[in-house]
Amino acid sequence: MQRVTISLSDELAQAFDELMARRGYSSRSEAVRDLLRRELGEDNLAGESGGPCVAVLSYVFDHHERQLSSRLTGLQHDHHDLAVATMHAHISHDDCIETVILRGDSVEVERFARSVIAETGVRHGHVQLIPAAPATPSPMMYRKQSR
Ligand code: NI
Repeated sequence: MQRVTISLSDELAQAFDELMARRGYSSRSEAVRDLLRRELGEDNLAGESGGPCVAVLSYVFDHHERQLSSRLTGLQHDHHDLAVATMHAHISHDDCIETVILRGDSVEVERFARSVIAETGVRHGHVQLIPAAPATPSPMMYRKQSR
């Protein structure tokens, strides 16, 4: 563990304390560690080379929009190797919210997530990539391979 001392202007220190309070941090050190982890993780995954990641994709859409529901389901089936799980909630008469857990190479995950977000009628699209160890084969795959 290393101790790092940093200097902040009064304004930046106050803004940081307000951010900490809004996000429920009681320790400046933990808040700085989380900010650094997020920046470093996103920076590592931003490269062309990719790397294993998990991701959370979320978006809102109007289920009355022509064929949009089936297009979104179709996209997930086309990438069933990346889309681990999807949760759907009806948030009003018109609107639905979906969150999709993704896992795979960060370049492929990001490309898929961006294609979903770019669909006409998809709003408030957001994807967060998190560095992760590669997926290990499931017990079911082990059984298939051992036969
Ligand atoms: Ni719905």
